[in-house]
Amino acid sequence: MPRLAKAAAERVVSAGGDPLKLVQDFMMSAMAEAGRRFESNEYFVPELLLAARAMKNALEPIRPLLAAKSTQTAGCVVIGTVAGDLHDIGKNLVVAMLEGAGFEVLDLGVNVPPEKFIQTIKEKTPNIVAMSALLTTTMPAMKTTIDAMKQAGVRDQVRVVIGGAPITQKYADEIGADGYAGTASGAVPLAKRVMS
Ligand code: B1M
Repeated sequence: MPRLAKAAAERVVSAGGDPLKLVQDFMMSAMAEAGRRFESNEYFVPELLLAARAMKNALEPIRPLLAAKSTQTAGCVVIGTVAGDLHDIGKNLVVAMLEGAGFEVLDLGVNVPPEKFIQTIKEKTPNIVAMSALLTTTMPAMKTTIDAMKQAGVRDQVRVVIGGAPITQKYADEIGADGYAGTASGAVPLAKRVMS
């Protein structure tokens, strides 16, 4: 299935299809359908893992096309899914959208501990740190990370933005983040806003 998904994406883009439309109108609804089936016990973890791999593979031919649209760097974003959390489909979409909007994106992957964010801020001096969380149990790692950044004296060097299914603007305000986006495409205007 993952290889078929990549081949299908390649076919669409080589036929001149709009890569953004492909992601937003088709791939995201396919993933939502996988989520619905999981919730109604038609799918189990192995099927979800396959769906996740299919999304990742299908994004491969699309990402360079999204990025090619922009000509200059809009800023540098360090992104990761927080400690304890292995969900990366939404985060990978955020990466693709930000790259498409001209941001340089350093993707730290999943299960990223606060120390890794801090080390990367020190080494790469990004403009923005973006964090993703999909579990209610890992949301607090966002606050832990922001607190650790304050402790390390690097919080004021970056803007911090957060997102993920259980995250809200209220939560962002509570933990002292600079902004929240509910969708991957919403992450782009958010990143531009906090940069300005
Ligand atoms: Co898990 N999982 N999962 N899962 N999983 C959820 C999140 C869950 C809601 C399913 C359920 O039970 N109904 C539930 C969480 C419940 C809760 O916290 N209250 C859950 C659970 C419980 C678990 C496990 C604990 C299950 C278990 O092992 N018993 C386990 C935890 C593992 C861990 O992380 N430590 C687990 C594991 C997995 C898989 C590994 C099998 C797989 C992830 C594979 C992968 O990511 N590589 C998986 C999946 C696929 C899901 C569901 C089905 C789909 C998530 C997804 O990718 N959605 C999910 C149920 C659901 O959502 N229906 C579920 C599609 C994606 C495009 O949306 O990630 O929300 P999303 O991203 C959006 C926005 O949120 C936003 O942009 C994206 C696009 O618009 N966004 C940001 C995301 N990050 C952003 C950052 C930003 C801005 C916007 O920064 C600025």
